[in-house]
Amino acid sequence: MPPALADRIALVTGASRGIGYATAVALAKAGAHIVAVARTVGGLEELDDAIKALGGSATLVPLDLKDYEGIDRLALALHERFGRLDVLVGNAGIQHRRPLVDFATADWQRVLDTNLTACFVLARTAARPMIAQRAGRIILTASMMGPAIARPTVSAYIAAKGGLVALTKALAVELGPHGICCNAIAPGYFATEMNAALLADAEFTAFVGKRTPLGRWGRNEEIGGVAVFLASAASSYVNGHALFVDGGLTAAM
Ligand code: GCO
Repeated sequence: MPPALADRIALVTGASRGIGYATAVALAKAGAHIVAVARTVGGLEELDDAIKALGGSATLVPLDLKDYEGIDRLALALHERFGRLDVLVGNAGIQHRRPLVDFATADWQRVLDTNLTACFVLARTAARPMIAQRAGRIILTASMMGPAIARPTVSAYIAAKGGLVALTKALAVELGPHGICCNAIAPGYFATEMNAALLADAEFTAFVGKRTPLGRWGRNEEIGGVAVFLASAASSYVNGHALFVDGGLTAAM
């Protein structure tokens, strides 16, 4: 039985660390060739080593996702090299924590540009080859923050991630007729670098343990299997869904 993603080309953004890194490793383990995107190639070398150690392969692409023309150029280069694109994981994202009244417009714009607009541009770019091949998977890393819950000081992140779930639905209905499934992964609290400040806060960490039925933070590798599912034939009738990976947090009162 060939691996679930044998011969597939999967583009993963924000692949140098955290959820993106774990997703890229999981998709590589499932047989995909990974096109790993991060701001610098240096940040991708550890991932490249990890994928090679699995017997997999990766193409490392340094790209600032605010370079929207650069995203279009990347798609052309991928098409010339591989002739296809099977999976897009729009994962890259940033966080900015400030009370609303102190939240600068420039910081709001930066979070929205990186977390939401870049995913729109990536999806529009990936849709072209996927429409041509009448198959594809678009997976956006959203969050429980936005579609389900909110908390103070992260207004831009919440708005962007809520927008990602709405964008996922828009993509699902527009690309579904072309055989393309578009879904979101909505993580709960994961022990990522983005959350280092929260993990260092004993009170907040205790709060997450109490608020989450599984009693702990998520581990980055616990996202990988979900991404493989949404990227593979196993999810061939899942479209427009936001899959919460939160230990039950949003199920609890
Ligand atoms: C925060 C955190 C959260 C979570 C994220 C999980 O400051 O509350 O960054 O936003 O990490 O929502 O998806």
